[in-house]
Amino acid sequence: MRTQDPKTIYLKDYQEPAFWVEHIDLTVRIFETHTDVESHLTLKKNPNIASRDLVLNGVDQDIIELALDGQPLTQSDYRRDEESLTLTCDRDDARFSSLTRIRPQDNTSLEGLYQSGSMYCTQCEAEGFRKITFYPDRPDVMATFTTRIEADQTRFPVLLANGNPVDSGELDEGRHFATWNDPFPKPSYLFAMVAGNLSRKDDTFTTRSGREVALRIFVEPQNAHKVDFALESLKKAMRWDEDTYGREYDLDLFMIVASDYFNMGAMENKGLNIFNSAAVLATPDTSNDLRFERIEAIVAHEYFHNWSGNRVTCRDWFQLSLKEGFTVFRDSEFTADMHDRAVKRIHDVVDLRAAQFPEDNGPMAHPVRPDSYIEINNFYTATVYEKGAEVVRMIHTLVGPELFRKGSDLYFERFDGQAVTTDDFVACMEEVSGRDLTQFKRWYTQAGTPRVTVTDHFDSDTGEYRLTFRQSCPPTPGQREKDSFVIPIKMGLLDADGNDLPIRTDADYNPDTQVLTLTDTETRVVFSGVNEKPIPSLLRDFSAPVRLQFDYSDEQLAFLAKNDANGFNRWDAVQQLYLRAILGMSEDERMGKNAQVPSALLDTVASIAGDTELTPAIRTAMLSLPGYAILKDAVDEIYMENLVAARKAVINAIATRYRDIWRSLTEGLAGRGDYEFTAAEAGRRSLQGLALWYWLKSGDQAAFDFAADLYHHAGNQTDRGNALRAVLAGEDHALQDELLEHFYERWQDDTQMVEQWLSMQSSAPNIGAADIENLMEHQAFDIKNPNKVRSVIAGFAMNVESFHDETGQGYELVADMIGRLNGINPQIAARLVTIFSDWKRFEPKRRAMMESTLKTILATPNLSPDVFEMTERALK
Ligand code: 0A1
Ligand code: ZN
Repeated sequence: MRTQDPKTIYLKDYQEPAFWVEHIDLTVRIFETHTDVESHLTLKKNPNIASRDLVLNGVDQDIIELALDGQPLTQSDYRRDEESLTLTCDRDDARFSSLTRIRPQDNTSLEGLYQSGSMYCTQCEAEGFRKITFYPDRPDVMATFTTRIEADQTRFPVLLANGNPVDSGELDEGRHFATWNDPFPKPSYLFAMVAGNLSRKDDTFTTRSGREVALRIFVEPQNAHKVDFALESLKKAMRWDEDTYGREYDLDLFMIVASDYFNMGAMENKGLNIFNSAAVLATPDTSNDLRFERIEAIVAHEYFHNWSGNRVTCRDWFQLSLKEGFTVFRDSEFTADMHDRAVKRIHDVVDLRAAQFPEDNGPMAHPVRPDSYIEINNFYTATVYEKGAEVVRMIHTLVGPELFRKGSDLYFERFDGQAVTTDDFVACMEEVSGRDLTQFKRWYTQAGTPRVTVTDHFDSDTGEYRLTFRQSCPPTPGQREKDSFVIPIKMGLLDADGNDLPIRTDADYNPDTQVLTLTDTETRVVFSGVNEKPIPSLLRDFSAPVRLQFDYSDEQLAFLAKNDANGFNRWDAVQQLYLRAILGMSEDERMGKNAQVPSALLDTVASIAGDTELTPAIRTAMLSLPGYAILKDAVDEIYMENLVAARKAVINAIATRYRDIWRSLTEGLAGRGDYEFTAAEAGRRSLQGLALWYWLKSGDQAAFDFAADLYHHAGNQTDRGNALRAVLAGEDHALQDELLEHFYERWQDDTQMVEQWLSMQSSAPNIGAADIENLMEHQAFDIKNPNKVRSVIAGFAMNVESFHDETGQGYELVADMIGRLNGINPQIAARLVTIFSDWKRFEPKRRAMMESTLKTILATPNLSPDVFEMTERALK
């Protein structure tokens, strides 16, 4: 592991490699104590580059033999450092061969080839292939792959790699082999192989051109009953990509493998997606509705990458959002089409505000297309993914759906088989639409969340209503000044009855889409023919990732919440009411004033709860308070105690005042018949879960009885989890331990259930650092398993009341964990550092404790570049 000043990589330094790889022939021989990798690269000189340096990345490998065109190489023939090997190659067409030894069973980083439970699998994005063999491990090098795997037949009966199976057979000493060929040139980050004792479920999909594709999901035998939902999701995604983007699958075989040890959600390796078990395995009895929706979305996301990422890939890692932003946009539209569009938009915006806005508002802020990095794994962020998707969504909004489709067709056609940039993507959209997106591209290069402040003026004599929009963007690391953004504002004007007025204006407003486009720092928009002062409904459907501010009264917000034609904005109006109330009360608390829950808020809650014209799913969203991530992000200085007290007071007021409503909703929303994962049914369950949660918060013993009954008789994990979570959120009660013990007894052999058991505890109120330490001593915990670490530690860190405990014990605990994980799994350790990144925004006491915690982390011996980069950035 490196310690001193890890190297910074800059976008401006990008250069093509001196040699391309046309084909790689790989043989992986798995043995008990080690694995030998033999590789032959067919190289071709890149005529654009004068240098004759062949640079091959390689880490954690023992070299047994190297050869160039069959001539063995000795140490004097090449230069080697910890990361790479460089040699001079005089010929334009050459063959580089290597035989190296690796130890997957000791690889806890979960990058490269590693052991996951009883199987071996790979994770190569971003730079894991260099842990398998020497190779120009960069995404612009695209080669065809042939992979032969040899292993013990009993331990590893299933041997998989990308592409199509071309050969297999037996070898001596109980071993066997399988050879796979992937005819589509791809970067090394999309390489994958798997060896294991796996059970398999088959299906088929007929593409719209009539080709039959074999679909296979491989899992460890105990999970064989958990794959049906993912298979169905896959087929829906394949059909949707044909219908919506005209994209067909290309190979004859598509495989998914589930792995218990995985750093992220899943990986789009060509023809062989590897999934975190938690992101693919599901049954109604073990997965709740949210999990079902997440699995459907991730299966789709990885599948969609086959075009947006694999057939057309990234030139370099600065372009990561080219594939991720676009693919998140695609999967989000898929979910919207499969379920409820407004609800999906609300969920996405909650996530964006809870994760990406704070990221953009602190030391980790970076552009969607970053300019530099030390460790690329640290840039798989909410900004690159979620804000990147918002940027693609804005292009969709600006050019409209038809031209967007034309642009994506052009993009896929023109760049098929190439590694390209976000500029190339935008250029296609410009070409088909005739629209100049030069200024728009600032969304890719400037970090920070723009603020849009809006004021209005009504002149009853002239019948003119005027809105003035002012945009600004706060400084972010390395970027003091920002140029103005192109901001699409979808909007309407409401009359006194709550109807949309017809809009007449000379401004850049598109009546078909209701979109007003801002380009300047200040824009005045005059609406004519207005007889009464309207209420503006702004940023409908969250048409741009900005913080919009308009000085509404509580009554106006309540009016919008009731009447806005736009479902998203109805929800957002209520959220503003909640936010305002909580922040106001928190401030009152801090000043020692008596904090009151505003009556406009309480009235609105009652009217939403009883509004049966709203779907249960929308009602759930409208009755859910903003979480602490959003509250913290909304204040200048964070006083945790006051925020907690204020949020609790609002919850208690809602819970106790409307106890009867919550009771009757809970009882009235009871399920009938078998579990079905549909938008309507999931909505019903979510509203029942929330009503029960409020009912329990009111302290009614009848609610505890109802919850215990629901828990014990639930035929699905959504109801069971809702019951348990509600009980855990209630006052201290004997039922809490009783149900937790029952849950573990019943489900201890089911990994996904144990993960939920851990997270429900780590996120329960009143859990302290000492309880978390106990949980980490439990046999169910495994520090080498990222899902377990996330369940316990990430769950705890989100549990702000406990994590920010005034003793600082929560900070110490997480810092200690980062120290331990640094040597085991640097990627996961580095992610945990982000928990501290808003330290400067806290009041002096916590600020000091968090700062000193970060300094302690930075002083860890043998700090990995991953943790080093994140800690150093956090401290800036
Ligand atoms: N490309 C995957 C996510 C992914 C990224 C990095 C990984 O290891 C460092 C693993 C997976 C996706 O977007 O789904
Ligand atoms: Zn992705």
